[in-house]
Amino acid sequence: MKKPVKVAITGAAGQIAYSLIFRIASGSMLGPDQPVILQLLDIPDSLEKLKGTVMEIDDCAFPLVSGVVATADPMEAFDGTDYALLVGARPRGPGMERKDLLTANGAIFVPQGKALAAKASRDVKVLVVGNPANTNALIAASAAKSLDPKQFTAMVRLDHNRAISQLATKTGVSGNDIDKIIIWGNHSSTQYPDITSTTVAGKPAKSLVDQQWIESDFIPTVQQRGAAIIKARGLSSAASAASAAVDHMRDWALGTNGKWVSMGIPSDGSYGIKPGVVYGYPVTCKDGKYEIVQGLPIDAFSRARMDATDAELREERAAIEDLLA
Ligand code: NAX
Repeated sequence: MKKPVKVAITGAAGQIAYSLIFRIASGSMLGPDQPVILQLLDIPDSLEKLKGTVMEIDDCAFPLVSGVVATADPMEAFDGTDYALLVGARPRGPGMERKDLLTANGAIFVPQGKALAAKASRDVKVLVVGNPANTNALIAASAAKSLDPKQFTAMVRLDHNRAISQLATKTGVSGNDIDKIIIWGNHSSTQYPDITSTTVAGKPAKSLVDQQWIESDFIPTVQQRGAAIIKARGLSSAASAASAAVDHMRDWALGTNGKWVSMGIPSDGSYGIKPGVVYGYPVTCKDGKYEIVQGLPIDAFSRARMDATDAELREERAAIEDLLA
């Protein structure tokens, strides 16, 4: 058996965590031979509820769980952490403006970034799920002075998986047959799901679907999927969000074997997106590192959408600029 690694999960008493924790504990994220120590963080008001989740973890008798810590102290939760999944965030309350939401989340992600810098493994991999995920990742990365900003990523994998599923259904194949799909930009309704390079069972996706379907059906359906789920379920997506978080971390840690996945990562100027935001890009992962897929042709249709989602991220950044170190 390998030496256990430490996996921190924030928002641990919440609904995404209720699915996520058990997937990680069963080995879905880091493999069936990788023991884990779970470090669960929530706010003091949620600790009683978290106790119930811990009792259930115990009751599963997972062979891979070597220890469980439940705490309201980020310094304790991130102590020695190898993987941090930052799920807990402040939801938008009644009458709350976007700026208020961004600032309220800053109050969470600045101290968490600092605690990660102070306590986590120097190689920690951080995934921000809590919304607004891209800008929360930017805030945490900026606060974590002693860590590389590249260690902070945001989740657009749920959007990526949703895009695969929509295209697979439309073309009558399984998701496995879909390759090279991209989510550019923000995890929000301005995201740009792009099938320009996508293949479906080896054939160009664009030879199988028409532009009208892409513009009026595919893109809006993927962009609005979260809202559709809230309408149907009365609650936001949780199991699919947890599954996407597992996919994101597994691929980052264990590699994609050349397959493209979408990750929100610090922009580096690639594809004309200037540094300064956390932007969804196509990447491949190998040896615990991600690399942006380069050299893709960008037509005018894609350019306009990539710039629109970039503009939204810059607006979010402007609203929290004073929180950036
Ligand atoms: P819940 O409201 O069920 O759970 C959130 C939990 O976070 C609560 O237990 C709360 O006490 C805790 N929390 C709040 N502040 C905290 C802090 N400072 N430290 C630690 N824990 C804290 O929400 P849930 O449905 O689990 O969603 C969590 C977040 O994921 C939300 O921000 C949501 O918007 C976001 N999502 C992001 C997605 C993505 O693709 N990036 C998709 C799904 C989801 O909407």
